[in-house]
Amino acid sequence: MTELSGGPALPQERRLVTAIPGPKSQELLARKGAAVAAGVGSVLPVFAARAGGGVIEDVDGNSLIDFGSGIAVTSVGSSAEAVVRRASAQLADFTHTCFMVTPYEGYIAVCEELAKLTPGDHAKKSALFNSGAEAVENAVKIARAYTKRQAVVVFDHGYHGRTNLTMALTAKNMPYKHSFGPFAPEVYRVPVAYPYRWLTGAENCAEEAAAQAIDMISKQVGAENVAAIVIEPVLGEGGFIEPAKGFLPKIVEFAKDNGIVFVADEIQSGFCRTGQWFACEDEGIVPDLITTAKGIAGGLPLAAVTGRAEIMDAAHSGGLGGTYGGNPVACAAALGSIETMRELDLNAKAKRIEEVMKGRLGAMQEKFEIIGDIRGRGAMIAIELVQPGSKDPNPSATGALAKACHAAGLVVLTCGTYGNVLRFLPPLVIGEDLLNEGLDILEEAFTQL
Ligand code: PLZ
Repeated sequence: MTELSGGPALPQERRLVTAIPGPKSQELLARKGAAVAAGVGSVLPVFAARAGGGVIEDVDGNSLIDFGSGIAVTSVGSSAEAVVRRASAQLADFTHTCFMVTPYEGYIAVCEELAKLTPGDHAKKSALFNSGAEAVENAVKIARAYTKRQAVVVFDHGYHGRTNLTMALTAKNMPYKHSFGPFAPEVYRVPVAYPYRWLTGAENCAEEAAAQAIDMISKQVGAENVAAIVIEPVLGEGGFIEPAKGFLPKIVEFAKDNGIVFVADEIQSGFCRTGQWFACEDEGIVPDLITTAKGIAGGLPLAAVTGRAEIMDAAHSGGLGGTYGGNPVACAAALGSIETMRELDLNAKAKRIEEVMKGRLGAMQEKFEIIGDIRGRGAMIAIELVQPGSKDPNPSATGALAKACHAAGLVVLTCGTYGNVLRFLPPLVIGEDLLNEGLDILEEAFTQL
């Protein structure tokens, strides 16, 4: 049992009292089918009643171990004390005035924190938005205004959102883009250093992928036409791909030499997720702009673009904004989330989660041939599943394992261009007993398969 920010009333235990999903969830699922658009899916149709720490309690009284954090959002747990306290107080004071009409302090305090926490000691400014996709769109707007150029370069396996521009930036057709075109123009995709699948071997990956990417940009687009290069320092939806060491610094150097704005999309990897405030710190990278969302506000919708003051100031007054951007309740929650990360040293917690997970997963790989690769950092860990004796993707085993985990009360997610990656994103405050119990369930699921 742990009380770490999970909300005192919620026991930190797995508890199954019905089948998964239970009867009340089934009822709600039927209502969902009738009232919610079919395009909006749910990974696991268990309806939440309460959540906190490392568990999600459903409407039937089951308590599930959470290895998903609502897709890397609730790093501090789903009911962190400081988030609830600060957001509730703000809610009682006022819900909204619109920062573009009559501003408020919380917005500025979040921007000040972002300036402190993001890499680099240059002068920084921020603008706040509601969702990750909106942050990425605005990063592109700002980079275009600053450079007076149009082209945007993105990478194989990249994911940046579901709006029109961010669909164009996203690599994978199904389910994100299929039937939703036409997409925004002036977007160019180049190779990324994916060590496990690099044809000439992982040891050549960084060098060759960077050379190919730079050659394509230079020859097909023209470096002088490129406003921004946008990349996730650890690629999330694409399969938790850590670009081979040396790749990112080469791309950053190329951007710098050619006056291109380098944008790190840390929407999934940021805010202690990988055991550092931001994943790009791992190779000492200082992005020109950084996009954040998800973990920033403990579950409330908030996103940001942060970067070099002179770039951030390039957009004309009134050129950036939105009715709800930097909503005061979300800002209060962000300050509570950041406070929790500092106070509980969640970077250290993430590193410990990596140690436990990689130890256990490594032992499983010895036993189960279909585990092709174990990768990721901190509490952003994944296994890539393949056909026995090859590297051919194994999406059916991936789906079956996820299903078995769900039935046993463990929330896990899949990802990857080939749908063959199981990813683990526990809240950073999860207790070690729950972490190990979750891994026991996974191991049992492999044994059963
Ligand atoms: N950039 C790196 O990971 C969101 C998407 C889930 P929004 N990832 C989860 C889904 O299927 O919609 C994400 C991301 C990176 C941008 C985004 C987009 O963030 O807040 O979902 O718009």
